[in-house]
Amino acid sequence: MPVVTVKGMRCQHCVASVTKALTEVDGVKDVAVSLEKGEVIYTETKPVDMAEVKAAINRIGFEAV
Ligand SMILES: [Cu+2]
Repeated sequence: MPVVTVKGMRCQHCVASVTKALTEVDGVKDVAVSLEKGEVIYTETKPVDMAEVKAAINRIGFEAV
């Protein structure tokens, strides 16, 4: 499963925001955010460009590495 490192998440509210933003990307599902690791893991229902996933994270104010 794809893993993205995300900087700037500090609380459960951030986790919820990132989860929501990624769930809205077409083809992304089962988004799991680890606050401790600063990581997001997801599965795909079809091939998804990771750049699109990272852009969705950056758009809401976090930094996808
Ligand atoms: Cu927060």
